[in-house]
Amino acid sequence: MRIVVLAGGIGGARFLRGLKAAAPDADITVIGNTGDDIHLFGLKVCPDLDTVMYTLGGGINEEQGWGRADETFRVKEELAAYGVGPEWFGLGDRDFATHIVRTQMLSAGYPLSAVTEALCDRWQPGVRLLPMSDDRIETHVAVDEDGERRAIHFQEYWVRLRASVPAHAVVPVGADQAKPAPGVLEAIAEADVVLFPPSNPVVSVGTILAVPGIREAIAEAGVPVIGLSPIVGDAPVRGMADKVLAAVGVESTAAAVARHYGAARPLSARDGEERGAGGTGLLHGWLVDSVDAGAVQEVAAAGIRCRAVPLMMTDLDATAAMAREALALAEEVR
Ligand code: GDP
Ligand code: FO1
Ligand code: CA
Repeated sequence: MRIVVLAGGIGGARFLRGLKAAAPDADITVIGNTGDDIHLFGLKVCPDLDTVMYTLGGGINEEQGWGRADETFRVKEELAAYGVGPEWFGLGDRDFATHIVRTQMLSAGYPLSAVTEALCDRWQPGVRLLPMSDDRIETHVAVDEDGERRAIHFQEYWVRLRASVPAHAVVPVGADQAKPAPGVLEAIAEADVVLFPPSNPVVSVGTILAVPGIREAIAEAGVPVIGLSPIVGDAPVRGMADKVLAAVGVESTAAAVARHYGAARPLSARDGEERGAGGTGLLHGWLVDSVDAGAVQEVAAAGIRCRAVPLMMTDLDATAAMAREALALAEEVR
């Protein structure tokens, strides 16, 4: 079975670990978000690609969910001693090596997709990890600071400001001019199922869908598209999804996120009869957490097949069970 997953960082990476356990023989292609990428100290840092690569390759700092295990911060300290910032972003010594290799290859003319493949040669994540695009895309967030509205990099919003001020807009700068990376549209066209893990709907999955051609390819693939809610009990499990959802006018509920993705055209005539007119959105199925069982009816009424199951990725077994539920729902809507 060929599975395509649109992944951000921690939520995407942890889900992928469960998916690999649930479907060990599947051929998994991950389309990774690069809107969080940032240039620091002359280096290109790709937090979400690295989080997926380190998590699946066994190099992740498990407690933190990002960065390397067994990390030290000597380089960061030395940079600070020179007065060279930003100090608010924690790049560790081991992690620095990844960014040096990446930047060196990019400077030599390799596209990000080729560089990511080379980095994955070391980590062997057991999936095909593709950046959504080889073109530069950076998510910016409009905030009010010192009485002025300005756009700052998403990492500055999240890491420096801890999302403590409202986000007025979220813009994937460069996305409108970007092309999907080689292999992305092909993987979607050849997929048997497309999964949206419990990743951030705005700054992870939303950014991937903002690359022209990707949303259309998913809608036209003619295969089940199943999502898992990152919102549990009307709040994100971690992170700032509530803040960036508010910026795009979406409530932080499992049902509102499903409606935001929208109902896809039914795959089978039988479902079409049951549900009436087909949708112009993306989802055939949506999983909400058991605590949100009350949302199932609302999601179903929007034309999206919905189930309430445990959605907390507390350990590998629980996460694999979530992946099995997503694949079972895909078979139901097929
Ligand atoms: P990021 O790039 O590191 O922010 O990671 P993602 O975008 O892939 O995922 C972030 C989302 O994962 C957040 O909105 C969280 O609410 C969600 N998340 C994290 N852990 C869990 C979990 O155990 N269960 C569910 N359902 N969502 C989770
Ligand atoms: N997240 C933080 O909260 N603080 C940091 O200092 C930080 C550094 C960092 C360095 C490399 C990397 O790959 C990820 C890092 N992250 C950090 C996580 C990153 O901001 C998140 O994974 C996201 O992009 C949020 O969606
Ligand atoms: Ca991210």
